[in-house]
Amino acid sequence: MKELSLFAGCLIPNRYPGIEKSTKLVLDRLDIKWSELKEAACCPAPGIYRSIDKITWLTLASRNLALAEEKGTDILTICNGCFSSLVDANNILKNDGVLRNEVNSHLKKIGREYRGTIEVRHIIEFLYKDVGAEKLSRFIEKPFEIRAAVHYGCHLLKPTKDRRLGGAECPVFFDELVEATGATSVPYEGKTSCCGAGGGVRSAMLETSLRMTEYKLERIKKAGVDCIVDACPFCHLQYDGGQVELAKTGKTYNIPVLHYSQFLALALGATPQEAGLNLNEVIYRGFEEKIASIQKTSAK
Ligand code: 9S8
Ligand code: 9S8
Ligand code: COM
Repeated sequence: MKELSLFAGCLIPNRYPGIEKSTKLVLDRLDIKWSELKEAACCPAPGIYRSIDKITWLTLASRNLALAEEKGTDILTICNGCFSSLVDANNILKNDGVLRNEVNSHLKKIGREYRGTIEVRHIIEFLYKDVGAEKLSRFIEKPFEIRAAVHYGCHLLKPTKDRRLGGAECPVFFDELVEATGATSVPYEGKTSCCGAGGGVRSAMLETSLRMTEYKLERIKKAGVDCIVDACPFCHLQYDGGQVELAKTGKTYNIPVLHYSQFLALALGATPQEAGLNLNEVIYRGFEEKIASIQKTSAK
């Protein structure tokens, strides 16, 4: 396996840096070799660029891919959008010589070339396939007794023909990683449907997007969980910031939202502060107390 370059994307460094910090903490703790992808730019966001101009999308993505190729590393993404954009662009460019030549004619102007020599990974599929839930569970000292609603997010599952992670309708891989900590992944209705953020819906039609989020939050609340666990900063923003927006219309949920990197960091003993939970919009004291009490019993 090649070393990994961490591709943080735009949203995490700017809005939820606690996710980036937790990811680094987790990778170090699991002894996974990684380094920063310096000079990286927006992936670019698939729901926007890919839908509008395929060559612009591929060219911008190929520049990021070329940066990792120059270092001889694979890319590790921690966002479903970044994963979707980079893994799909990489597959298209590896298999289509005409598009590859076109993209390379643009990259040449900035002294770069796309060769097709690396792979793009998402932290969830990487941990599932290359580390494995069973090995991961050996790092956990005491069961992390939390009831979690897992949200996969669209781009991690679809298009099914490319993702091949065990089906888009009833996936289990992410749940297995959550349960590897000793937590319970609680089933809920509408689990694989969209959070409401992607494809520019949040930016262009906030009300529509919040209606989709409300649909999800109602069902998650009914399932009775301690938190939501996601794998994407767009979903994260939609559930976390979305709860603040929905509260203005009289709908309160108070469900803490955690990226899997933060969830795993806590299960490995990081404090809520170290996992950046204080940087969320929804800060839920009861949850922090619960984490503290779990960690206290595991310290003895
Ligand atoms: S980069 Fe720019 S907007 Fe974003 S976070 Fe994930 S998708 Fe890729
Ligand atoms: S779900 Fe539907 S399009 Fe997506 S991946 Fe992240 S944001 Fe939430
Ligand atoms: C969502 C990414 S994860 S995008 O909004 O569809 O580009």
